[in-house]
Amino acid sequence: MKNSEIARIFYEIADILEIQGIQWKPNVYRKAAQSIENLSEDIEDVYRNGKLEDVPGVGEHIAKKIEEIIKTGKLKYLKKLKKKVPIELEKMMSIPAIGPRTAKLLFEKLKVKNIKDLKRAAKLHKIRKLEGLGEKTEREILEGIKTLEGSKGRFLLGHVLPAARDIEEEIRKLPEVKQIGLAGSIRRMKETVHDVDILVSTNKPEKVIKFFTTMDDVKKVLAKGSTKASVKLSGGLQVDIRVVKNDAFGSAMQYFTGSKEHNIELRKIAIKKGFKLSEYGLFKGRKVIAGKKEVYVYKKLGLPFIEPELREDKGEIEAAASYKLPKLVKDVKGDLHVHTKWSDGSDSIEEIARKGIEKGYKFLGISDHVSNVKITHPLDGRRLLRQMKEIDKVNKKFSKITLLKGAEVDIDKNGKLVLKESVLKKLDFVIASVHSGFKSSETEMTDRMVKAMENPYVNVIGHPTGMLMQKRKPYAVNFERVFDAAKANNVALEINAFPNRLDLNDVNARAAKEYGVKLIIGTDSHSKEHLDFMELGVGVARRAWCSSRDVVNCLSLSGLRKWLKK
Ligand code: DGT
Ligand code: CA
Ligand code: ZN
Repeated sequence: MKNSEIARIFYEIADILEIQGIQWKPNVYRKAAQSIENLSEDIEDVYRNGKLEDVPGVGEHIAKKIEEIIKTGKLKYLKKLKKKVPIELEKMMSIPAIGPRTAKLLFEKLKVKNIKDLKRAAKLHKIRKLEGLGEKTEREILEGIKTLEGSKGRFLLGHVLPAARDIEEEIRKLPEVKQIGLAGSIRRMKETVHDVDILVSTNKPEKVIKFFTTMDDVKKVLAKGSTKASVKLSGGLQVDIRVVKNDAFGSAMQYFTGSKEHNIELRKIAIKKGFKLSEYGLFKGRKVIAGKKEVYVYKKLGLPFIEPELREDKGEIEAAASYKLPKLVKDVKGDLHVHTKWSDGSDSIEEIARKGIEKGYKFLGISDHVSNVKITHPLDGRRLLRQMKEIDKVNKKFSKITLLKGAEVDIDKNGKLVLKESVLKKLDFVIASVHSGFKSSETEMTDRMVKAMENPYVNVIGHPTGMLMQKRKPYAVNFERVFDAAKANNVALEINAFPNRLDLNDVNARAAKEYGVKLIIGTDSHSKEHLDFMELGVGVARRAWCSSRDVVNCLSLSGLRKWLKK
């Protein structure tokens, strides 16, 4: 049982209790869910060590429930609650316009239990007639359903990648396996993936296929042949495996990495040269001229190697043919978007610093929330000054890493920062973010952001479009005006690397880069483990054709300090 699964159960309990109009209890469960979700240790280990009640928000009652879940995989209490409130809450509430209160109203008045009921009610214009909802909500609900349907069957890269790597490593251990690698959209670091593609070379395909189809986590075998198989994992993710001869591993890797569009263009080049390209190799007549290694396939086609992240048929083949491919960013020297216990994060400044050192970072910027909305337990000027002292203290402890003093400050509806200048000027850097009023018109939203960028203390605009994948659409902004202002005021736009954000996305980040705007990759970490999301943001930057010189946190510490001074 994973931490996230237990957290989900408690979130669901909280929502159902809230629907029942029960006071304070929902918050108890929500708090527990949050701290379990952010916990760095495995909850099962914590349980085995008898330390459940040391987890913040977990008391005797909740500890008992955790024990029941770990032991039985289920929770009777939730089952009982669900009988009373038979609504598919999690799905319903993944639509932004629907919270517990609206779900309750829809259930009581219209018997809406699930998305299907919801869609019907909205289409029949029944929702607009309910008190407090109206036409606008009805439209938002329909839009939400559309977004949900559009993302059906796709998983977030950040959620899939660890599981895919685990499987890869398990299979790699088989003595029969010669080479193995992840292919498909996951290798291209696409933000969402439909299924995981694994490629293996071996002389004993049946052994590999057998192992693959009988792994612990397999819930269903969808297809099983002599050289390929397809399974569904218990979490719903589909994984495909293809087994090839070692001599064709390179060409198969090329083929199964895709994208399909990239491959089609590549095949055209092959045909022009009188060759034939397939997963079995690059052929001249019946002779294989490339197959062992992917790079040879490109070479024989007259091209340098093209990084997987670029293989989307978005100009990479032309650029490769004229040797104009960018040297893609590989890694960063630090992270400036990190929350700690001081606001809504779960680890201390010192714990974050240690993890940063482990990652080989030269710097880490602490950027807790400053906001007028209390949900994130934001800092005010006074607490921020205290935090600065704490950062000084921690900095004295470590020589390998330097902590910078920052904040993620809300942009109010007029484009002003909610922190006064006397404090702003004491910070090493400032991230300005929109966290409210998402429905402003394009002009209003753009004005807000431009005004924020004109504030001389602002260095970064956080998650610039506010999009939440599979949940909330980006807010309307005029990118040209935003890019102009970013350039004019030397402000970087963030590539937020949190798995459900990836904002800017690849397309917008590439547009920004081409406009000459600087980017910065920030994880938006709320625990030390989240620092590992950096690779997802780097993936977006690479898909956006960025080199290290486009990315501010590729600078050395002194380079960064210089850049921050403007
Ligand atoms: P996904 O799974 O939707 O996230 O995206 P992909 O790119 O992983 O697509 P998938 O799993 O259907 O196929 C994996 C790769 O196999 C794909 O990127 C290219 C190759 N491939 C699959 N079908 C075709 C095809 O009909 N033509 C060509 N040229 N390549 C294909
Ligand atoms: Ca795939
Ligand atoms: Zn934020």
